[in-house]
Amino acid sequence: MKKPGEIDTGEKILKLLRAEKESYLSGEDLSRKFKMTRAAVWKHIHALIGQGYGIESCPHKGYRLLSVPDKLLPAEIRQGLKTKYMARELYCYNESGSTNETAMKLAGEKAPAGTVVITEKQTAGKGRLNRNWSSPAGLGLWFSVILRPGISPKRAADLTFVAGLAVVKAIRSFTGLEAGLKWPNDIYINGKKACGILTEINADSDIVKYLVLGIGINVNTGKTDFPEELRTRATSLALEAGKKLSRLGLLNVLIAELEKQYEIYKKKGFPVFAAEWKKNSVIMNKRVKVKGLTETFEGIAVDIDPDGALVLRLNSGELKRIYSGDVS
Ligand code: BTX
Repeated sequence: MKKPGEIDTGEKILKLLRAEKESYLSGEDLSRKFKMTRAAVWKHIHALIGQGYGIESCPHKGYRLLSVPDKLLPAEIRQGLKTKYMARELYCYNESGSTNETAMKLAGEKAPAGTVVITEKQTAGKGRLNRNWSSPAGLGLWFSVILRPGISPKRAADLTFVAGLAVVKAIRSFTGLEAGLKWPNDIYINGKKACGILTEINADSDIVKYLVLGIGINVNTGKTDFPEELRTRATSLALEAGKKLSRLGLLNVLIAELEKQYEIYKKKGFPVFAAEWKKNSVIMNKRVKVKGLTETFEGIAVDIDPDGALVLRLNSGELKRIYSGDVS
């Protein structure tokens, strides 16, 4: 079976077709190059057409690439990849339950750091505390990244900050939209949620064996594609930008940014990182309400402490550290 990092013959043919641009690639040349019959070449072309590629087949001339599908296909993702290890192993699906579930399973089976699991649609996309994450087909980026950071389980939440900062920087550079971070795991645009991050780990008492970063971004979701109860609270990049955006283009920028931010975090540590996170946050120095598991607090968000806790100045003047909760 083909490994997820491996380029198969179909993908090699696609690369050649892409390089030809306007001209044709003859079936004869292809069969000579790949040492296979013309019928076998046609089988590969047929499979590419089945994936959604527009390929013209012209007698006596050969094959010509007319269009590529708006789908998150391995060949398309790999094409624009500028990373050392992120997404070098790729698992792409048309439909999944939750990419985090698949990635946790693959990580348990020794998938390397940087492995990405991505899908067009999730049927059981999840948020924190097993909340639901709406992931309709073909409209967003729903994916998970396996990491092996070798840190203590106490520091696992750091990676949510790393992913959040990478997402904000990628959205800003790719779309120009003013995306901002909301502690601990959301990205907001104009007061509405556009992206969520879910970090899950498998750990011994003193070390994280592997960690999965789940990232969900509403890219081309229209208002009515959201479940009714989310329509006033959720947004997509297309709704904010007023135009459809390339999911592949954004994914490539984001994967590169994630690798960059992860390397900065590993070299410089959390405090340096948190300073940059705060600069990109939408809640710093604002009055917020934080609903924890058992209590709700109100105050001014004044800091992120070295443990990743949100520091609130309560009305009494007391500083309160909050380790988990939902900010509004
Ligand atoms: P969260 O617990 O902070 O947010 C979940 C809440 O967000 C839901 O209860 C709902 O109110 C709201 N919500 C649900 N879907 C959307 C949406 N598409 N846009 C905006 N708001 C929404 C956030 O958890 C973490 C989400 C991570 C999702 C990724 S997708 C890839 C990976 N696989 C997987 O199952 N989860 C992650």
